[in-house]
Amino acid sequence: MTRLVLILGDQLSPNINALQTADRARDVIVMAEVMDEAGYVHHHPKKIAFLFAAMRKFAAKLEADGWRVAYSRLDDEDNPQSIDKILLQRATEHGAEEVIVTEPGEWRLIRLLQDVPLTVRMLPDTRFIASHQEFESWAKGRKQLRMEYFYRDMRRKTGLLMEGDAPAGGQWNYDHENRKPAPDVVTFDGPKRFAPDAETEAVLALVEARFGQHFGDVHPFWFATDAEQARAHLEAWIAEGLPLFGDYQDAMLEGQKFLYHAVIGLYLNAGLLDPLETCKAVENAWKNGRAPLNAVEGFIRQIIGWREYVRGIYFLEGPEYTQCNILGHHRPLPALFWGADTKMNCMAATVEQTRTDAYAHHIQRLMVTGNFALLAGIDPAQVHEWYLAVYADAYEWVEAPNVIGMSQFADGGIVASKPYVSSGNYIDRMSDYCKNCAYKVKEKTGEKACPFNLLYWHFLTRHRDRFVGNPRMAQMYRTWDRMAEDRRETVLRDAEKWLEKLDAGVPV
Ligand code: FAD
Ligand code: DLZ
Ligand code: SF4
Repeated sequence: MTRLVLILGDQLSPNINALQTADRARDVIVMAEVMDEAGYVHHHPKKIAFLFAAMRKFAAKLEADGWRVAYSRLDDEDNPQSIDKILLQRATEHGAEEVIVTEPGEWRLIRLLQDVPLTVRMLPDTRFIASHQEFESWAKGRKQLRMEYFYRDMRRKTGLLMEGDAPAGGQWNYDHENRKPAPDVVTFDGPKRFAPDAETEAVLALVEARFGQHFGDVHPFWFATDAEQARAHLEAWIAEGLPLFGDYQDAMLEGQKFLYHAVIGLYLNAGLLDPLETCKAVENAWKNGRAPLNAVEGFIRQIIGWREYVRGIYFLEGPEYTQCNILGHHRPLPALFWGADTKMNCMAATVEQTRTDAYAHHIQRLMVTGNFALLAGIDPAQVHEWYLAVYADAYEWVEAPNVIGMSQFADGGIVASKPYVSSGNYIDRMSDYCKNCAYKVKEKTGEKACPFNLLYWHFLTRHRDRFVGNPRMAQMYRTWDRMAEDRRETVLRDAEKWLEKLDAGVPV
């Protein structure tokens, strides 16, 4: 009997498990552009366009390879606009009773598929290096789930940057070499850009018409939309960006949206690039003397360390993880996250490039928008929804542990050993944003004081009981306690006044 093989929008890999299990002669591949997936959060139009264009090209390739593909376009008249209804529709059409699918990267969709009244076989997603069982047994019995130890296991497992049992160069981690402030000159032109082909142009028109009201610009559209283009993008970055990737990983520069970053999260997460092959290509650049070890190790750690680790956490912690709010933060997400006027130059620049390119790099996500949301006490569920919507690489399995855990400390310290909070000083050291800001980063109180300075102490005071005993935060509390009492009162009063303006919707 014919079986349905469901391929989701972020499963565009030729080696995806469901496809490996399928039979060309007997089975039908089901792919569908649906409103329910594109609209359950207000995804950035560039992200939707990227996925639809990549899905259409992937489907065409499968057909050319001899598969029967039942593809639903968003504007097909009979499109029922949800994955479960599509499956029922296709089951009737083809007389199928069984669905094969690779496990989705979101609990919501896993549950939806489990409830479909057909026999659904859900296969593990083997594009990842660690299986759920492997991560669970690594985590079992550990008091703290620190990424660094998990990462070393992944190095041993993959053999990447290993010399026998020892790490290449004698150290597991070269992060101490990777914290240089912003350079004066950037020698990398940024990600390779691709002119939209005819199919992509059709998708852009569709997305503009149907999702034009979502935050974000669909034009200019420059993403790769198939595996070949994504590989060309990767090769160009390895040649030109990778050598200085490590040095400037934490830097931020106005007018330099990408610096030396790879901008490959969207391709890896949708399946256009394979993580292990990508790491091997990067390792080869080091072996051939084309990139230094600090850059190569730093990059490989992000992929086989952080990327695998956050996925492990997402599936270990379960569907309720996105609701964590251990710090009891309830402030609504301010309009400035959606592009409303703000005088904070770092926030304006990060939100603006998010709007134009559906991209911000790690330190912007963590130490600008994330840091601000945490200091201001914004509801982590709303912060989570924002990040899930606005970035082209955002899927819940990777976004939620980064936002709920690493950035907002809403999980109480499962991912981060202390909250990632800083005053304006950190942003000033790592960027040039403060030079053109209406606020003064050196001022600690008063109208012109950098809001990060005010909110930093406000946050530490609000959560004193929780954090004062954390050895990594003790120094901050000592500094605060040494301040004159009237100075402390002024800081807190100015922070309150600033938050009142934020709540009132006054441009701040
Ligand atoms: P590079 O800096 O060039 O790094 C290379 C790759 O390493 C990335 O493409 C990514 O695959 C991987 N990587 C690096 N850091 C992480 C990390 N912390 N977790 C998982 N993978 C990592 N990453 C996503 O893929 N999707 C998200 O929705 C996402 N949301 C984030 C939200 C917050 C608040 C924070 C702090 C981080 C988030 N990240 C997310 C991780 C990271 O910021 C992005 O992967 C990275 O900025 C993507 O840009 P890039 O491809 O240029 O990455
Ligand atoms: C993110 C997304 C979007 C915007 N649209 C679709 C779609 O129309 N069809 C589809 O199959 N998948 C889409 N996706 C990806 C799914 O939402 C994704 O599989 C889940 O978020 C799990 O990672
Ligand atoms: Fe951001 Fe403060 Fe610097 Fe302005 S002064 S750019 S608000 S850190």
